[in-house]
Amino acid sequence: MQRILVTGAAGFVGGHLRPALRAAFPTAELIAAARGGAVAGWDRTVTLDLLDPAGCAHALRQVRPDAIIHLAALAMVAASFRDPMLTWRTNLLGTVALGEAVRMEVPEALFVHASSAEVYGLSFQGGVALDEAAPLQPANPYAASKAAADLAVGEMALRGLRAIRMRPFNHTGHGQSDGFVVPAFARQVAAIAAGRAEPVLRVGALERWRDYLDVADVCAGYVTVLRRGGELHPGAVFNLASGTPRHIGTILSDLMRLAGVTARIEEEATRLRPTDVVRTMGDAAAARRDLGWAPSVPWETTLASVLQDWQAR
Ligand code: A2R
Repeated sequence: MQRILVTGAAGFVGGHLRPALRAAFPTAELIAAARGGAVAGWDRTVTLDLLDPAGCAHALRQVRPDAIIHLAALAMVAASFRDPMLTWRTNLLGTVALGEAVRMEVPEALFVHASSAEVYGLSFQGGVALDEAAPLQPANPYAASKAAADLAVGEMALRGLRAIRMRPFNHTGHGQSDGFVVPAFARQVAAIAAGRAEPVLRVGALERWRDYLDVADVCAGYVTVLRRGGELHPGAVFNLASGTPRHIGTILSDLMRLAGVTARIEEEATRLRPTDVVRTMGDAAAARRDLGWAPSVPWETTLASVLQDWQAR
């Protein structure tokens, strides 16, 4: 592996993936693809906007990567309700543009697609841990756009794209935006602990359960795919999941306990989603078997790290 290109390198997962790639492939050149300027810490940055298909092809000709990890997306469910069109253009059409450019420009390259457990949506209502064969029943614009992209990547694999589709369940860690629930709680708890805010926590639905991973474990999954890429069949799909649903209300109380905070909890109707699934749970047996992957970071460590991140700001 000489050159590894990562789209969305400036994002939350990209920031954690860089050191994981550096450790796994010490001699490889790590190249960030980003819309803006140079991304710190990477060997090189190329400009890439998913909404510009010709630009995607140009970036690939410049870099000629051996592998591409495609993280770039509009990744926030809440934001996708506000702008479904841009979500579809970025997540579906952008992925097709990039995949086609890879097929044309660097057909030997491995294409690792960051899909999402959100693609299963209403299938979670069955209450069992879902494996990769579960029906795709997305329940919000983000999920639908990612499900469509996942199918498109599967189809491009039939036409020669060396693609692997990863479906990570919820993941969190330091550096994640407070548009996601764990950092949103941690930000408020940290502000109350520091005396910067009244002891009132504004929350959305607490009676939800989500199968959570540390972002480092998700990155370890992507790294493993690069290592085993040659052995995997194109179009293969892998869930990355812990198998343990976490209660959102308990995540909040655990963060309060960690910070030594007591506060009044107020549910805000504006934070509730038009559609929502109550509980998610994943079966990652395929990743365990074919990738030798298993999550290793204890959940308490992850929570403490998100809290520390917001306490340090
Ligand atoms: O907003 P920016 O300029 O930092 O770029 C974001 C990038 N991105 C794009 N890159 C190129 N062309 C676009 N049209 C475009 N739109 C967005 O994707 C950002 O650097 C990155 C996404 O980072 P985050 O929002 O922090 O997402 P996260 O949590 O790192 O998720 C990574 C992947 C996504 O595919 C999720 O759907 C999946 O993991 O679960």
